[in-house]
Amino acid sequence: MGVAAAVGLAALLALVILPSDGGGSRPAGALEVSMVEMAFVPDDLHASPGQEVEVINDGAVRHSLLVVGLGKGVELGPGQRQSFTLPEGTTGTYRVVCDIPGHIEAGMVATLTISTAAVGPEPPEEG
Ligand SMILES: [Cu+2]
Repeated sequence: MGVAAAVGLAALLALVILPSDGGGSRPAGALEVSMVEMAFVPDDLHASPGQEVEVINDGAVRHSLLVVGLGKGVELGPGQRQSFTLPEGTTGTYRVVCDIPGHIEAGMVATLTISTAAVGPEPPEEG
């Protein structure tokens, strides 16, 4: 009786665990960042190297998203969206700003953490 219950439980656990996204090493998709007056949403960004970042200006005025130190970013008018790709092999924590005059002072800053752990469990080593 105890054995049957244990087997049943194990089967149930397997069903719960197996369908979880495949666990590949590729990013799940683009990281979406929204810009409004005067903030990035979210302002605590997590990405993996080589991941695409899609920026949407949901505000009423022009905004930019610049990753300080990476030389990556976009500048967008209201309602526009554009994406860029983070460099492969680069990790670390970067400051993100909108360089439209006055916007940093108004609080339009964020933090971007690029890490290989950002998309879930580390992929198994191969070779
Ligand atoms: Cu701005």
